[in-house]
Amino acid sequence: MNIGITCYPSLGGSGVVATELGKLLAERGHQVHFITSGMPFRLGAFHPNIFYHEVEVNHYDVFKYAPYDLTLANRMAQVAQNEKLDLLHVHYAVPHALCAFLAKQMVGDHLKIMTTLHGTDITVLGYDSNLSDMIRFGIERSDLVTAVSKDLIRQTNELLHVEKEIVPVYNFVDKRRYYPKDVRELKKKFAPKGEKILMHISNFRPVKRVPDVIEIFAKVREEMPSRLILIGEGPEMGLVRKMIAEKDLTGDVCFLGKQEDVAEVLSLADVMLLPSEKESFGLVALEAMACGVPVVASTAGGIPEVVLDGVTGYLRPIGDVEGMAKETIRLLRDQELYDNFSRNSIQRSCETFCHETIASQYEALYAKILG
Ligand code: GMT
Repeated sequence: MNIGITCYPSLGGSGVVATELGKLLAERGHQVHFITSGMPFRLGAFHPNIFYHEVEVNHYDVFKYAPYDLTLANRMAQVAQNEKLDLLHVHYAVPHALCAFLAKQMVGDHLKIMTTLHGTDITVLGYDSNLSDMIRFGIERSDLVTAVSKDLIRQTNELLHVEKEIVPVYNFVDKRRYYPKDVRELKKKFAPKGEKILMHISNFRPVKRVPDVIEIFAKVREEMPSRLILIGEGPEMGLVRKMIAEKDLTGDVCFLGKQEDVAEVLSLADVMLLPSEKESFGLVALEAMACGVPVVASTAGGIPEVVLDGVTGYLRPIGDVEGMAKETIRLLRDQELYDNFSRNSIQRSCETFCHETIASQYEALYAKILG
């Protein structure tokens, strides 16, 4: 098949999933055309089946805002015609589903549209009455819509009352790259006295509740020698640094900033913390599990579909830092329990979220809309 993929190319779960899926489809013999405003950051090495079509957004004095949406729709139509695309698979509803619809109007009905909902396109933007009708329209005009968890489908139906059936297709992890690595040497640098390592990776937006991560870590550190590794950056970084200084934790917290390849560092962690307020799936939890790292998280959104409470980690209500700290300590004190959780995590990530299985699911859905 000839597949156009559009996503936000910068750091973020939806871009990561779109890029990794494109790479897998290319490996499986499809021609994949990324139509994006920048090179997707995880695209990596050259592949003969992968092509990149930049969406150049020019700034004109006559416009107060640069017309990304229209430029993208125009580029989608151009690429669809020139490269004889069978379908456009757009990730993140706003504005990508609408742009794809416009492109389809320009080139004809033979161009099919698949839209994948990722989370905040519904759980944040869906609450904005300036956008909600438009999001519903984009969903209903797509030939097929998928969402990354059952909870996201529930929320979409509740919030937007869409008529269209939405198919769940979970995110995946490539087990050829995400597996427990031998990090004994590296661990000596981050935890020289054998301290336990807690880790958090996110875009440091308020929905991630990074201050809860700090609270949890402070409580764990009172009970056992431990260190915290923070990866990523974002709007709450200043607040987080302030909290760390106020709680006198500076010496035990390490900031690694944005990392392009987290597969290399995940194995350093003993526990991954994800206390989010909203999380349609929690890709980082899955990536940690694939590396044998149990996850302590909130019960937000789709997290319970990924992390099984009492099996691959522990889940507590949003904001229950006391509970999350208690469970982290329990896990870190009991080696047998820990080893079980670690094994269960690897097994679950390889079975339920295997890259091959999920790529096949998408292929079957493409075939369905192409008749
Ligand atoms: O995690 C984020 O806030 C970024 C966001 C995005 O749009 O890239 O992630 C969303 O999509 C990911 C991939 O499907 C999911 O794993 C995240 O759970 C989801 N984030 C939220 O729902 C807040």
